Amino acid sequence: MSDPVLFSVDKEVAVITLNRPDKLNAFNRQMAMALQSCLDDCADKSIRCIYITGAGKGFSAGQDLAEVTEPDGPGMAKILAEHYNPIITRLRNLPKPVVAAVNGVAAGAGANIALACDIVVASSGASFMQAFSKIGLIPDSGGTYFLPRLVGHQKAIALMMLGDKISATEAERLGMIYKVFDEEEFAEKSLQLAHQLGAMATLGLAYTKLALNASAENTLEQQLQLEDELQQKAAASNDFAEGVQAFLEKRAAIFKGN
Ligand code: T3D
Repeated sequence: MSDPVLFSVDKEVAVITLNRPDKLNAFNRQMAMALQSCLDDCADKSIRCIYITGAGKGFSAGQDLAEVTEPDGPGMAKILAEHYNPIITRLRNLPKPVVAAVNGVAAGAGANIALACDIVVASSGASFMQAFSKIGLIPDSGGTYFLPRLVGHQKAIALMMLGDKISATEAERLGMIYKVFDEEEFAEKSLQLAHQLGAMATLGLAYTKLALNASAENTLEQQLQLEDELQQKAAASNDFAEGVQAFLEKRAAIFKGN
């Protein structure tokens, strides 16, 4: 049996590929645990950006529905607590950018795992579906947190109640995702974006992520205070010194991520 998640390192970028293509990369327990383990490996300092995509024609169809009915399966009680929630918290807490490269359909938990990533790009042939309502469930994997913040309450509740499948272009128009690339150049362009992020000032990007994650809950006063603290840390980094030096010398900066 092939690995449910493939992991490789391409220079400073960790490439994570969800790999159950016959099931549109639907998540079973083995795949959820493997993804958690790969994300843990991304703590390594040499990794400065994480790129997550799917093998075959889908990104992920969410929970493997066959597993839910298996008598020896993990059972509903464990699925969120042990599979999805630890994935979402890892994605949000990793102090480096995470790119979701949505190559095809992203449904259910598959859609919401993508939305939990920092930058979501999609192939022109991809689609997004809050499939939960179609089977009598509620949206999970952080969907009820992220989607209304991205597209507003009205669009979020309609998408979640109706379970409509929307195109990548529509998702971009709604502000759900950052950008759509044509199918033919998707793999190259999306990976290029990850390499661009991986060559940037990693600490600065990590503090940017931290500040934006906190802004959903903070008051303006708290946010100003947080920006002050984080900016002082960013200003103490070698990459800031290099950024300023490079600007003054009219050359491209060479950031090392520290
Ligand atoms: O405890 C809990 O379960 C809580 C956790 C919930 C998290 C969730 O994610 S709940 C939502 C689960 N996902 C879904 O309900 C989506 C189900 N899939 C679909 O609606 C459709 O497959 C898609 C719209 C995503 C794609 O449609 P299409 O026509 O492109 O592909 P297809 O023919 O339906 O699927 C291709 C194969 O993948 C097919 O297998 P086969 O017949 O060729 O052997 C299909 O059965 C399989 N597949 C697709 N999605 C799943 C799946 N197998 C298991 N689980 C799936 N989710």
